[in-house]
Amino acid sequence: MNLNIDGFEWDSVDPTTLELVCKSCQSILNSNVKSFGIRGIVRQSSELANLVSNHLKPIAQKHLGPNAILVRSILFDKPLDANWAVPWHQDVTIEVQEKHEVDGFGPWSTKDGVISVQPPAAILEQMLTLRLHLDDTDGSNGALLVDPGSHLLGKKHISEINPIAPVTLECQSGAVLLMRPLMYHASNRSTSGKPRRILHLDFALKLLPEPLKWMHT
Ligand SMILES: O=C(O)CCC(=O)C(=O)O
Repeated sequence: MNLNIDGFEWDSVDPTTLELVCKSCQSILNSNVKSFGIRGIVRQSSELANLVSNHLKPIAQKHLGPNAILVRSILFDKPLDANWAVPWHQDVTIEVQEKHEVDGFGPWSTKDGVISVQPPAAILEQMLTLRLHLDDTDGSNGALLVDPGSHLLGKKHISEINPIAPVTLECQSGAVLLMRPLMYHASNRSTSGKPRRILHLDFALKLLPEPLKWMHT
């Protein structure tokens, strides 16, 4: 698979790094009321921030170059008590520190207190998402479904998103999925109740027009 042609490819982290990331994420999960989508998780632990900086950021920089920065982090799970299908979509928002009206940016929204906005497609096209799988993941616990090559169709209205050849991305813990945010993707409900923790990290280049600033994680 090729990131630029298919919209995704695979990398991995070593078992020691995986174990340390799992420990860090699990202790945050244990102390959080929310168990399915913890936004800004990397901001909650300096140990996790160091692991990301030393082991995951370099993977992003191989593709985006040395100026790539982490701009969003989320820990996703699909526990049986908070578990739903995610419909086909593209990732079209970014998180910023403050709202400022700038041409090409909008609409604006706020999720868990964080300000998000849809930037121009050119910014989304240069971004890269890394998803580190903390657990073995398959169709029974909500593996990501993707439509290879769909990122090349550009930013679409949600009503125009019709996958042509969906693929289920099954993998083992330690696998790192690299994906273009504009590739169509979705996921089903977990039916097995097996954990499906994924550390989701968005990387970008320093391209935001003043006075907008990335919400660094
Ligand atoms: O983790 C999932 O199941 C879906 C996440 C997703 O679609 C997203 O981050 O946009």
